[in-house]
Amino acid sequence: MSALAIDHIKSDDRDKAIRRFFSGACEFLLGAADLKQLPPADRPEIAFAGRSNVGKSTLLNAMVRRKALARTSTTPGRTRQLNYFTIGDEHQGLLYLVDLPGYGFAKAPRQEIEAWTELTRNYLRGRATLRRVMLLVDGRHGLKASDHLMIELLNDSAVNYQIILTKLDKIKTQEMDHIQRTVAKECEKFPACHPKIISTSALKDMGLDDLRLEAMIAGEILEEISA
Ligand SMILES: Nc1nc2c(ncn2[C@@H]2O[C@H](COP(=O)(O)OP(=O)(O)OP(=O)(O)O)[C@@H](O)[C@H]2O)c(=O)[nH]1
Ligand SMILES: [Mg+2]
Repeated sequence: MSALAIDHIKSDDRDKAIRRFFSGACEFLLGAADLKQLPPADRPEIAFAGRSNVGKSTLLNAMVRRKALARTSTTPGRTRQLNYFTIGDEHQGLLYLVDLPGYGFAKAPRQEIEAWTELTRNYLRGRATLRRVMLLVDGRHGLKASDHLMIELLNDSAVNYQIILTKLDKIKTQEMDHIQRTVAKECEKFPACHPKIISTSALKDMGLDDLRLEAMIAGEILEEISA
């Protein structure tokens, strides 16, 4: 399906298209603990990566306006698989959203960290239809050592990624602006990193439309706005 040409339509129409796409059909497809279990690479996909507890599953649920499509937890490290969700239909376009296992969990045994790194590296390198990784970073803390390792993996795999700051509701706007500037500075030297950082709160429904728009552009459902 070709992307909708939206550079000549009003932003109202674009917002409606975004809303329609994300309130339509969306379902959990499968959890893959192994790359052999991945679904056929027959449509674009967007993956959500980040430290354990950063809010990946919560943000995914908020994007698709479902409460418990992706399982959330107060216990870090609960999502251990690549969880695949399908969204859209033949008419609007189809997309996979992938909830990746969290990293940076201090108590994880070495073997587990190695297994995670191997799985993630192979996924990033081998998934031809992966269009963008949304790299979630806690808005209170900015980039941690484990995020830098993830960024290294992304840079090595030449996968496009975009930083999404989370939990905006927990800090003052000024602090978030400061973190946003600091992270932008740290990432400006990486060509695969999208220059636009999105600040979000799943709890307060902030930044979600920006994120939905970016996911639709990256997933070739909507074309980039030239204006
Ligand atoms: N205040 C606030 N809390 C949030 C927000 N998003 C997520 N949380 C909370 O953060 C905790 C972790 O959220 P999850 O979505 O399970 O985090 P995750 O990144 O999927 O974690 P793993 O699956 O362990 O990697 C939960 O208690 C959420 O309720 C947010 O926007 N604001
Ligand atoms: Mg999760």
